[in-house]
Amino acid sequence: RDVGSTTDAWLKKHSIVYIAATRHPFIHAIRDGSIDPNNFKRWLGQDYLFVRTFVPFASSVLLKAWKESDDSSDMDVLLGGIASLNDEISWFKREASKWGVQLSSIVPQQVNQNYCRFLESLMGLEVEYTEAITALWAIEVVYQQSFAHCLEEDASTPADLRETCQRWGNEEFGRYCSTLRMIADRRLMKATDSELKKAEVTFLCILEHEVEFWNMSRG
Ligand code: HMH
Repeated sequence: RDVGSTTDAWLKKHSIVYIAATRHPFIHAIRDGSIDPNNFKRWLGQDYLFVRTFVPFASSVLLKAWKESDDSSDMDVLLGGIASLNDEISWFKREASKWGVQLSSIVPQQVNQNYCRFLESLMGLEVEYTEAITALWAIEVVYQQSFAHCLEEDASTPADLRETCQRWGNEEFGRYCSTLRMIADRRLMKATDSELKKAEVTFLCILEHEVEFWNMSRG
């Protein structure tokens, strides 16, 4: 662990699944404008439910930072993230009404339930901060990388999907993800071999759940 960061090594080692999660056919379809609006609406409704579980998960990471972190600024970073989730929930409600999606009647699909159950397992008090912050980073960076790809100069993302891509593809969110990654790397550097292994497995599980989530959204 003397050369480069842990997350750097993992991204190289697991590049196939990382690319599967961040360059999924669902994202390509947004980027080239071929997306079926029904698939987008399905994603919107399911992701709203996911975010409703993601909020308590992010709060559990904040709690662990307060208890376990060696750097008090971690808490400020995490609180900022939670504050933007408040906006995100409001955005989902507005966006859903724009697309005629009735959020109150959305039923979570099996894939979504599995992912939410996994998040719930990470909220446990026995899960260490290092593992939890690694998971938080992985969850956020997949969306940041995916949606930033749809905003590149050569992308043909339709105008009515640009705002969605902006939510996760904007530069400020990119900086937030970089900060989460630095915190994770700082903790991973000091972790025991067993903590390191656990965090790597969790990182991979997140990527796999993300791929499944896109698969589900594509119908
Ligand atoms: C499935 N992964 C999923 N939904 C999200 N909103 C994010 C990641 C990023 O917050």
